[in-house]
Amino acid sequence: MSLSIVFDNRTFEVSSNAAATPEELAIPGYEDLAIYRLPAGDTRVKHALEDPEFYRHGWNSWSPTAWRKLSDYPWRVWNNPGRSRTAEDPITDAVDTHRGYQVGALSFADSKVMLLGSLSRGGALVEADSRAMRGIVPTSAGPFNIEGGSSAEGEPWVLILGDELRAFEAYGKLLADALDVAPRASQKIAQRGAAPVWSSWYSWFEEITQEIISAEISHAAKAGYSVLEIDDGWEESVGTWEPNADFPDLPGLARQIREAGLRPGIWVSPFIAKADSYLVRNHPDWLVKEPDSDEPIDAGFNWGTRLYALDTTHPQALEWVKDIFTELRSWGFDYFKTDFIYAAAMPGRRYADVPREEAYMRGIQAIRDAVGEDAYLLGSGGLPAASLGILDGMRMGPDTAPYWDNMDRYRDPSGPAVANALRNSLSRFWWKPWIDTDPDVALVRTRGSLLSPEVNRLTLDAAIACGTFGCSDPGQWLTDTERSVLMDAISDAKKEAEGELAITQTGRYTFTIGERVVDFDQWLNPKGRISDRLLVK
Ligand code: 9PG
Repeated sequence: MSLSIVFDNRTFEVSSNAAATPEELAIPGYEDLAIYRLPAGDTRVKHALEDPEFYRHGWNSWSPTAWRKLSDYPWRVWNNPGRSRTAEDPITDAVDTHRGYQVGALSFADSKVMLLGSLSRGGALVEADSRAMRGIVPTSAGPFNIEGGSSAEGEPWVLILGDELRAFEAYGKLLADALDVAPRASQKIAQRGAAPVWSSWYSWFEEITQEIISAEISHAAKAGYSVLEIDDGWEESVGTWEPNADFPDLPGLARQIREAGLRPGIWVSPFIAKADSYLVRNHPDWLVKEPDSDEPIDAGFNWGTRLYALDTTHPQALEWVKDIFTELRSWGFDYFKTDFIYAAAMPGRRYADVPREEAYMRGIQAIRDAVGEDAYLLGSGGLPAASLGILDGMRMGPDTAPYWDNMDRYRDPSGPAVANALRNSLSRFWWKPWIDTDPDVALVRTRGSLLSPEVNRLTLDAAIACGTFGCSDPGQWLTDTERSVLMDAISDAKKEAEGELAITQTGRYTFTIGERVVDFDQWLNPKGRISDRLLVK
């Protein structure tokens, strides 16, 4: 099929290998946009835009997502194979091509864009060069190859021309409609009311003990948090989901949290495992394998070691996942941070030969089945579209850190840093109506931190604007002033959740929060040099 579109006095030539005809859509409330539904298949839109920016949407939570000039190098993880394996998709990632997953866009004059997005749960790639933007549907779940051609039976595309923020808003709506997903605002309060969350990760990291968590409970309750989440460090090993010796009574701890009026939350990474774990030692048959051998695939690198991926199409593996969550739920936990969940969608050979996003969905659905509808499920390292309607929230960027950026880490936009967390999460703000968008924790503390109060304020505002407020600062680390800043921010976050504090995105990285204008752009894209006092690098 082919189609010629004139928009804003510019011509766009659309062609594809599909036989079906495109259809112009009239969506009530979006009459200012030109919207076309394009049939499934490899699709190409020729343009004559002069060095536009490309919107790269990364594969998982941590995958680099941002706008980038086509004349610049692609936005990706450079020179760090371990991180690429964890924070990138082997299929989406390309050294010399601007390529993203699910949706892409090119910018032109007056904040206008041409957006090409897949109306599917995933698998579609969008790439661009100076002449064309292409939508490609890889034929299969791998192996590590997108050259095989297109899927004629796949899901359709949508092409949207018009104002940038409106185009992304419309794409979110069309995607949710196509997938039959309801807006978050219509969900039960038990699920959508999960934040504000205190998380143990960004203060104690793995060095948590039952006493440390226990000592935090009264601070968290007084500060106004709703959830106290025990992050990584409670488990025997990643892949052995039993409490370690530092947590002699985890059910008792969950009870104590509940009695203080907080929801007990816990971190689990059910789809990855380390070599020393119960999973890898006892059930190598439940791991995702290389396409041509029985070797388990390399599922990334963390904790100084390689990771293995769980085959979530294996019935017994799924039962094991359900048992883990059923037990934690029976101990009183009803907020779960499910982490490194991309592993269920890594290319490789599985028990059932299904598309990798389907394997991922079977995995997260098993968790949902085990914990019930009233438990809150946050995804981290996950795939947003494949999680819609199953998970409640999704981390939208890399980990934050008590510093702005780490200049020693050469070109790694997935590395822990406030700058990376903010850029990614705000570039994915448009997901907010459909899945809670978690920009990672805000910081208020100055103890153990290189951040200035000005940058701390940005992290608080991002959390309030995105609607998922988390913080990891222990109560005892805060000064009186910091504690009152935190409590005011928590109160704003709660107002936002109740619809009493209006958030408006006014530009790519600018917002109003109530009456206040918050301009992240001057930090993410500074016109001049920002003082090192403000941004300790
Ligand atoms: C616990 C942490 C915290 C944190 C998560 C996750 O790309 N990477 O290599 C990568 C490694 C670790 C990581 C994120 C990305 O951190 O995001 O909030 O729960 O695990 O270990």
